[in-house]
Amino acid sequence: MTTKLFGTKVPRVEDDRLLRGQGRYVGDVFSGQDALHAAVLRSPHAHARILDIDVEPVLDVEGVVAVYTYDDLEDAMGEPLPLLIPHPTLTHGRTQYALAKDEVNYAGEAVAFVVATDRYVAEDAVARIRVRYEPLPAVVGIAASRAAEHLVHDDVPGNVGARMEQHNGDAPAEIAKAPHTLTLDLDVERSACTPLEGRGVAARWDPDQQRLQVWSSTQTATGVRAAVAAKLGLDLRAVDVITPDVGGGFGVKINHPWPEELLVPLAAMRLGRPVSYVEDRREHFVASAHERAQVQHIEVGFDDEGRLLGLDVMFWHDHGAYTPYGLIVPIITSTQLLGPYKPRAYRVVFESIYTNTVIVTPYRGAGRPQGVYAMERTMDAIAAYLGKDRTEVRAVNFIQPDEFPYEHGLVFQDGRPLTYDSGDYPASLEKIKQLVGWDEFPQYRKEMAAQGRRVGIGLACYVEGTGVGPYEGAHVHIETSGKVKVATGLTSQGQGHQTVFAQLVADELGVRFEDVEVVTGDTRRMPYAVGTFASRAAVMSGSAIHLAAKRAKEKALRIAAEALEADVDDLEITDGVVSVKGAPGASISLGTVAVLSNPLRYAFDEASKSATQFAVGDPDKPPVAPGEEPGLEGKDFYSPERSTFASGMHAVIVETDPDTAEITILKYAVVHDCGHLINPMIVEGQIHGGVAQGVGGALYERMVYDENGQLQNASFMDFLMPYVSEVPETIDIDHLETPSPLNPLGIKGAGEAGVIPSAALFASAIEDAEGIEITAMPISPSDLFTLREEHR
Ligand code: MCN
Repeated sequence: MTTKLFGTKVPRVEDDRLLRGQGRYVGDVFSGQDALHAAVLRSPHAHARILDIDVEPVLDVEGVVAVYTYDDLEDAMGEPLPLLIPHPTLTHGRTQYALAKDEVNYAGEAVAFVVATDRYVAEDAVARIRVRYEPLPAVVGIAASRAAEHLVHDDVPGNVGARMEQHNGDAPAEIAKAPHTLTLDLDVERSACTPLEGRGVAARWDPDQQRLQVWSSTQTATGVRAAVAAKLGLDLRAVDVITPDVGGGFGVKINHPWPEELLVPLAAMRLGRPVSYVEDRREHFVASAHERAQVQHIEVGFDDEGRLLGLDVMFWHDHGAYTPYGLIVPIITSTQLLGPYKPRAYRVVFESIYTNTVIVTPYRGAGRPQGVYAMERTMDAIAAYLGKDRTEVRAVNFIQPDEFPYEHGLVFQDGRPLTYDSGDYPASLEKIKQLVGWDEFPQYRKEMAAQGRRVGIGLACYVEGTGVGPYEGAHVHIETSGKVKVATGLTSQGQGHQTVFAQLVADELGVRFEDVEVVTGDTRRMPYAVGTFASRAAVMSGSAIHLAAKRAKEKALRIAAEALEADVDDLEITDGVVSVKGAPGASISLGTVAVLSNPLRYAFDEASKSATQFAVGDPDKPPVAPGEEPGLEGKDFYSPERSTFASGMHAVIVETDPDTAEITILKYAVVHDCGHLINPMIVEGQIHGGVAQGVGGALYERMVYDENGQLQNASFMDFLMPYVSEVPETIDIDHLETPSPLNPLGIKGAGEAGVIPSAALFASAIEDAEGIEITAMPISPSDLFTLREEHR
């Protein structure tokens, strides 16, 4: 009997294969085949003019097949890489070339590309290329960029790529007349996605078919396809992009496209041989992307209860050397900063500024962690100033459940108003207080103090736009075996899509879960798609799959009704069998319905292992009714009018060592609202992963640049990721389900939420433990130690 799977903790179908080491990643695609391997020569300088590149010493190296520099790139390949998301206020957007033309703007920028019989030969050859550089002064960090003593791009005055302002009401006027005012200056440093598998791409050109096959660890297979086709002058239909297993993405594998995603296919076409490239760890640090770095200045006016009267925010967003994604990250910070609160007036201004450092693109949370940090630090500061409980100050500012849909009076990247669809922030606050033991904490603090131990409690709230459009599609195909093949175009990097999407199809069609197979990120199966980012798969592909399965079911019932001589409304499907309600004898399997949907009524019979001709139904009847398309399948696209807004609150209790300043997490609690949960276990897994990344971002990880723009910690020996010993063993999670009215399943996204409040949360808790204002994150024990010294 098929049971409803929506909302149940179905174990992930992906895991068995992956845990047995049977995953197949880009690096495995050509294993055992006679493929070529590529390596990239990268700039050692953060800023320099290229005077000359001498590839002569490489040409006679045994095993080297080709060397490319900018001069070898033709037509569209010689133009700068596309600016993926332009914006009218990005007056000085800049993107790099696939191979640097005459200038390099960060240490790590691609300068030459070598293809050889193996990676070792290619790397050795890279080391032999002689480049004459004229070093230029490097601009490192937000302060140096703002000082503009030197320019990153000669034609970008003041290093400012864009300045953007939005406001709702007159924040400066409200602040001027407010009973109380405060000013905060905050700082968040750079971090990076660091997935286990680096970016990788492999390609094969078929000269007979004039067809290019590309395998990529991308988050957007269709984006790679479009970029490769356009840059190499091919028809879209001449390029297939396939994403095999992907070992994490976290934002860095969104396509803009990366130079290697174009250079590998180019080499495969020119050389007529398969070519493969996977970046190594050091390359991931210096030649992919970072995010987070912002400096923020906040002025706030409020009343005696802590009600926000005017909030005026200015921030500077370090974009690194180029802006391939336009302004998406700072726009998210500026528009989603307000979270669950409704100040009477809000103004936000930001400048997107250039530095001679690795480019900045979205990293899980994408600009929201910085916004939440600004807002929640402000809430804590107001509570401290008024001597009020931090939860009280938040509660008086919440948007109330009866105020949805709620408009902040701001517009998003696409120019549409930012509208929250649903939520219940007061209920979340009550839940998180219970879960962490907020009201009991003062007593606990006393008991700990009696033992000479220092503890603090922190809280942070967020609202997150998820399920971003414009569309996603799905194809559901019922085979004559009764198995169901499902394809959706967005890609998977570990989110468990094969499981959740199969749950949705099994429910809608009434088939067994194990009979559903889901394929993602293969343009041969689904040529139109957007991709996996912005926590959009559940909402977008989930809804499309639900709609496509519905279509397939409607068709199955129409055909079955004819075969069974029954009314469609009298039929039901259970365990893949269509039967007349109340008369289980009158039934037909979905596999047989699939046979009937095809003019050629043959199928493979499992029992006899032979091809069997079916004689179900009346053979004299036309196999496919007039007006009916052959085949038992359903296809649909889902395209929402706007995003859904998930929300949540995290609370943490930390202990800080009075002598060593070591910071230990004693309790971590999460209340999360992503509407209806398709699979609570997968959502909780996403939250766990996000919290682990957030702990890293708040307490350990940072990108350390020297004044010459050299990244000092470009390896896992030096870049401190949290191990399992640093992540809380237990994370208490409670869900609230306020359904989204915008999609048929009432769902909102969940994939990024775990990481969003971390910086704000730990700052709040450490400040509470220490009684010292925390304004810069991340914070390490030595930072805390220094702060203590300064406050002595
Ligand atoms: N889900 C659910 N019920 C909901 C919402 C979500 O069961 N109401 C399930 C979804 O079906 C999906 C998972 O939770 O299996 C995450 O869903 P969603 O929020 O739609 O996010 P996406 O699937 O679009 O994944 C993208 C998101 C982002 S933006 C980053 S970055 C990120 C993340 O997911 N990168 C990840 N989680 C990651 N997890 C892994 N393992 N690896 C990454 O690179």
